[in-house]
Amino acid sequence: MVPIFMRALIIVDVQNDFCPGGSLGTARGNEVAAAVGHYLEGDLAKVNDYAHVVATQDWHIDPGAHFSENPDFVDSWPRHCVADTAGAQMHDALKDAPIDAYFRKGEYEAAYSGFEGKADGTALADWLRERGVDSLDVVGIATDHCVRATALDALQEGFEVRILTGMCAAVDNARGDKAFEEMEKAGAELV
Ligand code: VGL
Repeated sequence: MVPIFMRALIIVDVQNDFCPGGSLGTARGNEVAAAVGHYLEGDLAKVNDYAHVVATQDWHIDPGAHFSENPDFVDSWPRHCVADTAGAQMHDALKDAPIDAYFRKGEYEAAYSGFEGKADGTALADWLRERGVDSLDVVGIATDHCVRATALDALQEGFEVRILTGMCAAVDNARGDKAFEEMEKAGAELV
């Protein structure tokens, strides 16, 4: 029998602060935002027949040592994605995207994984399971941090996971490539 998947697209942290001009801009952030926007409008997304499209957002109020005046850009960072600021908004390229729910994370601590996020009090894994989703495509920012953590948690939670690598942007390219390898080893398919 041909397996039937119920697949969702997870757009990780495609927020202004993670794009050029933002406080923690990745080099390819704008490119990724535009590519995800086009992807959702085009035939390829139709072929993948997403049951749902969801987004995660870093949403910081007072995340402690996650913010630093002297960030190491691995475990500590300049202020970014402060709740209700322009930097925390989704990139303009996704302003009109058909996103069903936004899962916000990191209010009072570092939260790299989208699975730490909640939409109207519902955690991402529960929200997906309630809707019968068993398979996820993951895109977004940053490959070496939030995409990585989200994909690894998704696998841990028992979802089938594909990473659409062309629509992911890294803070650091070498770390990004290592993160792709790690996700693949953990069971994700790199597309
Ligand atoms: C992220 C660094 C700090 C991310 C979040 O979205 O990958 N990176 N906070």
